[in-house]
Amino acid sequence: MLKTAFLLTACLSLLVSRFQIAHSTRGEISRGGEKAQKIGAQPPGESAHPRLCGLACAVSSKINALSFEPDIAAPPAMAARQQPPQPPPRPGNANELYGTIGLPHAGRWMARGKGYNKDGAPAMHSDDPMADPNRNVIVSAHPLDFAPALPPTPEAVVTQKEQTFLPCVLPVTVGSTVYFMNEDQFVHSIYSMTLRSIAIGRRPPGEMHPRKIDKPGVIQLTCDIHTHMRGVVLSLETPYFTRAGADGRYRLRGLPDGRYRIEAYHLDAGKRTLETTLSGGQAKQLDFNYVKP
Ligand SMILES: [Cu+2]
Repeated sequence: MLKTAFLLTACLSLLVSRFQIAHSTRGEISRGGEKAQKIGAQPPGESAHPRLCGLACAVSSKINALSFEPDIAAPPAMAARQQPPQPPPRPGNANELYGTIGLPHAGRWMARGKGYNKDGAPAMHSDDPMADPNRNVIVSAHPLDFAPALPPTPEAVVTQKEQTFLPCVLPVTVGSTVYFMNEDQFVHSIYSMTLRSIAIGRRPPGEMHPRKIDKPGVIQLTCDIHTHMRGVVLSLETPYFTRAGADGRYRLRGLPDGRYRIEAYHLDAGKRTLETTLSGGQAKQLDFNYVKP
C-alpha cells in the first residue's frame, strides 16, 4: 500500500512539474511580441528565447520575401521615378535659319525713281540704303504645322522720296497699319490695284496717311502721277520674317520647332520657295540663288 501511494505521489509531482514548465513556456511565447521588439536592447550575453528568435526570424524572412518578391514588377510610375534624372529640354523656339541671297545683275534691279523730268528737273536717285536691291529681299518662314500669333508690325512706314517708294518692299504681318508719307517737295498719290482700300488721293508734301493692310499677299503700289514709281507691301501670315543685309545675307532667329515653307521675295526677281523642318535648337543654312543654272 505504501509502495502504491509513493508511486502515485511521484506521478503527481511529475505531472505538476511538466504543467509548470509548459505554462512558463506559453507565457514567454505570449509575451513574444514585446520581447521581439526589445530584442535589440538585450544586454550582451542574454539572448532571446530560442523558439521566439526562430519565430521572429521566420516572420522577418517572410516579410522580406513578400516585400522584395522578384516576381512582383514595379508599377510604371515607380519605374519612371527610378530612372536617372534627364537633362532639361531645350527651348522649342530657339531654332535659327541663315543664308545668302544670290541676286544676279543687282544693278539692274534698283527699284528707284527714274527722275522727275516732266518739268525739266534732273534725274534724282535716292542714296537711301532702303533702295539697295539686297535690302529689298525679304525672307519669311511660314509654319506648316502650327498657326502663329500675328502681332501688328510696329513702325511700318513707306515714304515717297525722290520719286521712289522707300523701302521698295515693306514686310508686315497681315492686319498691320502702314503709314504712308510724302517727303518730296511735290504732290504724290498712292494707288493699288491689289488692295483698293489703300488708295490715297493726291496730297502735298508733309502729310502722313495710315492704312490698314487687311489682305495677305503681295500688294502692289504705284503713283498715278509718276507711273514709274513701284513699291510693294508684303503682307505676311507669319511673324517670322527679316530683311536681308546689304551683303546679301539674312538670319532668322527664334523659330519654334516645326515644318516651314521658307520664301525669299524681291520686287523684280520674284519669289523663291524652299521647305525645311527645324527642331532641337538647330541653326540651319538655306541659300536662295536667283541665278539660273
Ligand atoms: Cu508720285
